[in-house]
Amino acid sequence: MKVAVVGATGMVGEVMLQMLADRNFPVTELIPVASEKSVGKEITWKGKGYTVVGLQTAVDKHPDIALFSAGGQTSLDWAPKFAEVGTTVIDNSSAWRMDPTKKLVVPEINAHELTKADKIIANPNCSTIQMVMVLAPLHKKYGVKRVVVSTYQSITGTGVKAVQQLENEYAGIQGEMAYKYQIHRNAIPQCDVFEDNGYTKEEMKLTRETKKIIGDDSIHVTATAIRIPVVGGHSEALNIEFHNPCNLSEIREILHHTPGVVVQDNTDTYTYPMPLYAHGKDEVFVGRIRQDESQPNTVNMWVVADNLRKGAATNAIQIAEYLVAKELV
Ligand code: 2RA
Repeated sequence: MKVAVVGATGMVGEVMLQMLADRNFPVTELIPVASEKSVGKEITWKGKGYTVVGLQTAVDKHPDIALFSAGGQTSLDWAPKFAEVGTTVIDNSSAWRMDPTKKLVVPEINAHELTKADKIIANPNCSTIQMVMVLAPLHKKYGVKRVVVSTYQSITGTGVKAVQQLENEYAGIQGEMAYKYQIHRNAIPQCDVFEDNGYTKEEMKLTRETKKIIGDDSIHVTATAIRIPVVGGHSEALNIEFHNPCNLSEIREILHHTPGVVVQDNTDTYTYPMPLYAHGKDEVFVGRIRQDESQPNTVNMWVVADNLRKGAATNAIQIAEYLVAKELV
């Protein structure tokens, strides 16, 4: 497979390259792609040197697959150009996610919807991926009616500038700000910009994308997304109301048998998910599973995942693996 990685020098792009190698994806030719300012940079992949190229050069090479993580405008401008030469694009930006003609895919949930005709495939938002990995199997069993989710999001979701801001603040250095406020010793109740309804784009992604991935517009989601000074992954407190009665041991059993989900749930041994331990892993970790004593058919749980891995790069490459396995590329 001739594979282009668009945004190869960014945080997600670098994890994409790592995962292509770690998962032994059948790459016959790698094409690292970045913006003009990074063209000519040398990168090493699987012990071999590669020179970063520009977008048009990459299109002209007619890759089989292009993994994008280069921002929404680049995806809007260039994904169609790759598709026109026969490339299948898997895009990690929000550009195509809610386009009714494009598939929004978490392989464990809805990869079966993919066909050869899908030339631009959207990778969901990181905080959505980890939530639907848990919601989807429970929705099948009990019918999800409403989700109240609070997220505690890693600064790596913002990118290198945010990591640098935290490091500067640790060192007492005043540097470039990724956020409006100090993030060290703080929690900022804003991820992305505000919409007219008072929610942020990040919060509305959890609402909108969940319905599309699970394929049920009746699922209600209300979210509050918070940025915290953590690097290992995103954490989420879920309050899930079902249409039907549920029981905790059955829920644990269902999640235990869900591919890509690991249950870490034992208060006697202080066993529960944390970003410190999810960092660098591909699974979605769930714990603190307990009945909501304030209302029937409702449970609380805590979900943690590495937002750069399953939340972005790994999910995108799992989509590519599915396409190859089903000979859709
Ligand atoms: C964030 N999910 O965490 C968004 C984009 N990666 O900022």
